Amino acid sequence: MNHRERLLKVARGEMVDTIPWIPRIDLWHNANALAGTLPKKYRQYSVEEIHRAQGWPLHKVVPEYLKPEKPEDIVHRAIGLYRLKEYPYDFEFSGDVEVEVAYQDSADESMTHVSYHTPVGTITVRHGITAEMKKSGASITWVKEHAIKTKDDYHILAHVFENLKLKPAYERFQQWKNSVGEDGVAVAQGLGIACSSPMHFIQKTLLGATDFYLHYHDYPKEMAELVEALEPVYNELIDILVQSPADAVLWSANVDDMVTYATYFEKDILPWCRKAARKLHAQGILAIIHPDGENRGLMDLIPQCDMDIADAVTPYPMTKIDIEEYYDRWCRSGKITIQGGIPEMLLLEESATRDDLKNYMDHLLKVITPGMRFIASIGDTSPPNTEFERLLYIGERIEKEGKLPLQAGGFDPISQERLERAGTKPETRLRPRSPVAVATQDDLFAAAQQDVLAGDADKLVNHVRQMLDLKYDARDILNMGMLSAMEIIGDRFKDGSVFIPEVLLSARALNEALKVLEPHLAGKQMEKGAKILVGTVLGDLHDIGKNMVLTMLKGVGYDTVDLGVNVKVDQFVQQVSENKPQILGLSALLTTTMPQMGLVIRALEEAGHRDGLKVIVGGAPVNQKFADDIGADGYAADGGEVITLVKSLLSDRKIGAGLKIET
Ligand code: B12
Repeated sequence: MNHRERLLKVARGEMVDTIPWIPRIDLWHNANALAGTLPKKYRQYSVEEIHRAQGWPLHKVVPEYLKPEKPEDIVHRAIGLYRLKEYPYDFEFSGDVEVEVAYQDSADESMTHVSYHTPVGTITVRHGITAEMKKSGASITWVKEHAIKTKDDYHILAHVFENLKLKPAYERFQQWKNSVGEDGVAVAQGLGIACSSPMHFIQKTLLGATDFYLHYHDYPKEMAELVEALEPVYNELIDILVQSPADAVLWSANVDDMVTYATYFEKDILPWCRKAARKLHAQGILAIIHPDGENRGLMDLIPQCDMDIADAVTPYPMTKIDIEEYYDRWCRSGKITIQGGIPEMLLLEESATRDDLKNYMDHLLKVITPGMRFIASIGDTSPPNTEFERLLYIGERIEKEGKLPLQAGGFDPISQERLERAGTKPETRLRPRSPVAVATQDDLFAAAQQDVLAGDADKLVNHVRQMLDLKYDARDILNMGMLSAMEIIGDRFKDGSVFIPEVLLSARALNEALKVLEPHLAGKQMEKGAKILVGTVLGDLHDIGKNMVLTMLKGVGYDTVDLGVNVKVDQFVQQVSENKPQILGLSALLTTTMPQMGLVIRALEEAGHRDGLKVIVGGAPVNQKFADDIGADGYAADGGEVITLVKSLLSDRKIGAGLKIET
């Protein structure tokens, strides 16, 4: 049986001879090829050559976005359109859409500026790659300026997509499929970077990650117009994919129970996944979803998408769900095949010992019996500093012990110390929403609290005005009516009973009401809110978590400054020197960018800015142990905890703790 046949059988839930093992090494290869640090034996090898030399199947689920035949092929990346070998279709704009392109190169970044002039207006975007991204092996470019900035942009984009023509590009796809041959499954792509539905396309492609949630609430009519324009494009696309020579399609990617929280997922993602899967299945084509994040809140919903493979599944200790639970609920029950299952942190010397990896493999091989519906791979991909020998070790273990049906192996749990270092514990289900715990007898205070909790800015502003007219003390309105409710939102976010949009809306409502309240606070004895700067470190473009942290802190009254993403060490130092904050927050989502946090702390020490400044750190791979190791003053696991952390750091130092007014 060749690799392709075996993979397709496993995806269909059939019993095969052995567990397939496909490490994903694109990022590792990009970074090490650039730095000249590939293993000696493979110095001149491409990714494919290494896979073939090792006897591994080719990992062809995620396209090579940074290896277009011509630069023009990725020029429309910021509106989700690619002309790459992995996309079995092509596109054409209508005659009244004029495209203007300019390239800009500097030592720091290479950016493409594109303008789409239409009879109803112009859309501008900027996308590209930074020097740091290149070094860390990035395989996707970064959208620095998104297509949608104001609500008027929806109509312009609706015009672009209403008139867009898709046409098959089967020959280009077939040629690539031939080059993959029997060594793997050449996976075709849907729209953009696997945007599962028109709404997911707007979220992932056209809007900034945090703006999406606010627009989703504020501009339902405009969004609906664009969704309506995109629906025929999606239907046409499915028809083209169904007739294509593809064996499988990557339909949905980067779903996560925070970013694509359950109620949104169920309404705006799941129905299109099902529709695509049903049509693809009718032609014998498989459908793939890429749930590479936290999946606790999506455990039941992902299998309902009728997809065949869940790619890049990244279990505990990198996320909250153990591989045993994944296998049990998804694979053993016959619902979906997992591709992944080995968290990438186990490949890194700095995050796990070889014993940890051994223990993990013992555990994995024991709990995934009988081993059907499982393709061993890395969740998500091997980082640049992967110890290549660890990939070889995993391969050896699977070769020796992965014959199906699997016999239970020995079990030797991961050491407690390592688990603590990983910083995560398997968690129980979502908890019910905590009740409104603000004690107040006054109807108007209670109403203001409800407005904050509901994120209703208009009502809150009205209630605040009413209270001011009735001569309520502005300090009481702020403390009892508003800040107390924002803290409840923080607790609810922490316990998983509210999601990102609720927090953003509550914080926004509070800030609107503050504008009304502020003139009445002037002159009162007011303890100044501490200043807090937060930025995502160099090489890292993840900003959703950082924005949440800023929102929470601003929401409870601190004076916050957003330093943005991809912030260099010296920029942090400069900002601290200029702004003189009490707290600096550093965010990192990648194991490769975490060390930047230590460098920032060192540089602050050298520049003499460490006294009187507390540095706090956070982000999915960060934990208390890491924070202690690099000399940070605090760590918080989420935007709810960060309020408690900041309060305690500030009370230690006897300096301002938010906007609380002394009465
Ligand atoms: C969405 C996402 C993306 C989006 C980012 C969109 C955006 N604008 O941010 C896109 C698709 C662009 C992306 C790209 C990449 N990603 Co990504 N991504 C994710 C995903 C699925 C969710 C992250 C997220 O936003 N979560 C929701 C927010 C609310 O949670 P959060 O960020 O953890 O933040 C909370 C806490 O951590 C904390 N916090 C955060 N910052 C701070 C700061 C302070 C001071 C404090 C106190 C607390 C704190 O509070 C926040 C609020 O509760 C994660 C999976 C995961 N497990 O995290 C992968 C993940 C982070 N990505 C990963 C990878 C590998 C990449 C890429 C390298 C992929 C590639 N092939 O190129 C690129 C990197 C690009 C770059 N150079 O940065 C890996 C990182 C692995 C690792 N450990 O290194 C992950 C873990 C996926 C995986 N399974 O392996 N990604």
